[in-house]
Amino acid sequence: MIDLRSDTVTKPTPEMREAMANAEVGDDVLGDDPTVNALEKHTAEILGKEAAVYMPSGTMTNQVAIRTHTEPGDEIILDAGTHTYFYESGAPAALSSVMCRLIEGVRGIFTAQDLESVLRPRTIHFPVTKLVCIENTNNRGGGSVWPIESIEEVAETARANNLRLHLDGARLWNASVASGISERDYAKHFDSVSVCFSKGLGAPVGSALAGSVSFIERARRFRKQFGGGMRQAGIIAAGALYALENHRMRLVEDHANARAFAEGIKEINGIEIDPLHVETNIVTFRVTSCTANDLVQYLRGMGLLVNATGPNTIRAVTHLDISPDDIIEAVKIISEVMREKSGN
Ligand code: TLP
Repeated sequence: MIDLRSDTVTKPTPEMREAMANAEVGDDVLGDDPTVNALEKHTAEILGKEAAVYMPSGTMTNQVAIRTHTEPGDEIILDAGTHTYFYESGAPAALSSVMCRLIEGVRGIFTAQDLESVLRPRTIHFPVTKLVCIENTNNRGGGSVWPIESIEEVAETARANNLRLHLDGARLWNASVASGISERDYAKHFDSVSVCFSKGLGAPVGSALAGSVSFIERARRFRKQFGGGMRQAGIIAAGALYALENHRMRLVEDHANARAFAEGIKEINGIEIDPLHVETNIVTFRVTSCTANDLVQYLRGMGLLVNATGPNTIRAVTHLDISPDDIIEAVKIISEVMREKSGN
């Protein structure tokens, strides 16, 4: 099977497993796990933040961030396709009791004007708006990279209106490698930043939330409340630390594989894709001759796994366990299936 469903499917490499097997551990809820502490310190340094806290998932880092920034009844502003709103099981409502005000951006990216257009007067009739969330790279936007100028403008408007900013940087590593802008230069515009180790970087478990010392102190309380306090978590943190130290730069390979895949499928009848939209490791394409679900099932039967993201859209994601040869094979499979479907 060639598995392009997500960059979350990677298995730890032998070197990573060795680092995990040899990890020094302690009780992290008591602050005693040296490997978790090292991972948090290193992550905070890379992001140019005072502190960071390790958690089991990207969903938890995003939701703890929202809870830490808000009080029940507050409002947060985000693009309609952002993971935090779209794919996190209604958690902003369930866990933080906040309202979501949505912006329809372009491939997940919105402007300062878009933000201004949803701002409310501060009167008793309205919820108190507290937070703006940005996702970079943007998953449902097809791995799109936020232009740094757009981030600067949105951040400036947010600050002028006394709003805080959270970055879902699950794939910030990919954004950095694609744009040449450091993670720290992106992160400086945000009060909090969430990053994942278990996507492009290939670690088995975990994400971190970074911010000021006081923000992270408060976030630790909500991590515990949400059930995310872990004990000898150094075992998994060692995999994350290994990934952070060794797998960031290799993301260029995933991006090249994604581009090659897009170029390979663009001429196939029944497929619509703009390869110029492939900026990182996510490839989103449209199917015109059958439903996305149908194609996903046919491809599965031929040994290729991809995900339907809408009635006619499919997502394929490149990662650590995908080689250039896998891409050639994947293109061949799609080409064969589509030829059979169109009967020529
Ligand atoms: N995304 C997953 C699915 O949930 C869609 C994937 O396969 O891409 N932020 C972003 C931008 C994400 O893409 C994801 C996971 C998360 C947060 C949540 O991470 P986890 O799965 O660790 O909770």
